[in-house]
Amino acid sequence: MALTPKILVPMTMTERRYSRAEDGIRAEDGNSDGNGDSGGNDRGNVGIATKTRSRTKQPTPYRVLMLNDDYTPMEFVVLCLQRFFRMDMEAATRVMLHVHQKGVGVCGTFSYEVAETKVSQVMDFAQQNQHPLQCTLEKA
Ligand code: TYC
Repeated sequence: MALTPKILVPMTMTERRYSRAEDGIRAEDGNSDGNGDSGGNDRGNVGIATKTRSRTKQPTPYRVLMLNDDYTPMEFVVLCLQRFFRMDMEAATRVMLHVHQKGVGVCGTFSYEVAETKVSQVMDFAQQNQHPLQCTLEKA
């Protein structure tokens, strides 16, 4: 037998309503008084109530930005947006023209790791094709 101390918490009917899993509270029915002899006088009103709260933190979002330049062909920018940001031809063309006219545009918002990977993919692809296309990220 493990020497784990058992905490006995009397449960009222009201408390028992919180024993649903989606509330994050579990109540184990205690038909024994915890000493293992089942001879207690708690009449099943004693159990162990454990409350767990799940804290799933959302990652800080980062925007990937595309920058305009005078030399990268429009078709190449559209290809990058389709290939690395999964845009269709229409969305990619709209973003490319926005960048062309305004100087900068948002390709998407991601976790830091994903945003960094996408920036590297665009920059590597541009370099391989001898285009000066620049891509960067910023906290969203
Ligand atoms: N300005 C470029 C041209 O006229 C096109 C271009 C668009 C380049 C978007 C970069 O991020 C960019 N060929």
